[in-house]
Amino acid sequence: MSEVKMFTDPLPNIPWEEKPADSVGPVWRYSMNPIIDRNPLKGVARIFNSAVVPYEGKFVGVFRGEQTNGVPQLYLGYSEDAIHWTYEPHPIPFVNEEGKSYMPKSAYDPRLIKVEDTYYIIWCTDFYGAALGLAKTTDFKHFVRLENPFIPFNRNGVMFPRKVNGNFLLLSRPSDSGHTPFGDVFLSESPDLVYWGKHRHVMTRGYNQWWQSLKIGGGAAPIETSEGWLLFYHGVTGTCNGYVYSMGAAILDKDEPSKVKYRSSCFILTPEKWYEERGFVGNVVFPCAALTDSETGRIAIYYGAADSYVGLAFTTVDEIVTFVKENHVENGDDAEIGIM
Ligand code: BMA
Repeated sequence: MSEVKMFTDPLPNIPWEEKPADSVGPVWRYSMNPIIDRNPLKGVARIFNSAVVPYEGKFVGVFRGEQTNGVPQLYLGYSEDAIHWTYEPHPIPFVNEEGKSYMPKSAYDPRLIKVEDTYYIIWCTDFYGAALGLAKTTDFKHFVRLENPFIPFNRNGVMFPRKVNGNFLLLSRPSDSGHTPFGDVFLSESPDLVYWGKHRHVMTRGYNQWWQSLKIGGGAAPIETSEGWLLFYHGVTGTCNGYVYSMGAAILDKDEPSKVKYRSSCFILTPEKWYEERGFVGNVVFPCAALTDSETGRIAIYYGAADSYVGLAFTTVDEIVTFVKENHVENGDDAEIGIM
């Protein structure tokens, strides 16, 4: 039993490996990484930056599939163990609320979040520029695409797994039309998933911490714990040889999640393995999902590696919360409610 409680369901079949003795840091990689290799299905060269949820005793994933024509689309996959996957051969067939086909021109970096009885997919879409796309399903057979939440330019939309103060919550990273040489994380609320407002600043890129000094973006859906909302996110730095994407962690206030309670000044995972350092875009670890087992405190994190593979990493809620608290430093106005 963990000391820090996760207010999530038990997941006895969560993928898991114990921490190896030589592990540094609070997060350790699965020894058989990457779990998804290149050319995973016909017409798809690479799968990475993808999301997974438990479903009917097994697992379902929404995968970023980089097609051989260079256009990313979202693919559905199924697994018994959340490690080995089989995929639908074609991109997810989205329809609008009238039932007519409503396919994104391109779709990438999906997050998959269950709120009440509905699963929401939120991804980066092409809406006259990079913006957030949103769809829902209850059965993973019918996928209804909703209104795009925001105007361009925006990426890294991450919904909370329950309403807070009666509203849906969405983290996002507003940006410019380029590859975002800036970027903080904001929070928006909606009563109906159509109208979004009450925008608040959540976290600033860490200007005192070089690994996340350029831009940051939400990763996995926040995990509700007795310490607040545990958020895994990515932080980016610019080197003379290009961007480097690392993984960070923060804990947001339970009732006012635009306030950061604790945020680790150190990364929790950074590109070190061949599949993270080398690929279509090298030096990228990009978390998009996490599975949790409330009984044991185990957490399994799914991350894209080098825009080429999917990696799996593990921690426990006690270990990561302790690490975040021990390495917390005040960061700009993170602790404030975030409106001016
Ligand atoms: C970001 C996103 C991610 C990608 C990363 C590194 O802007 O487009 O999909 O993993 O760049 O290339």
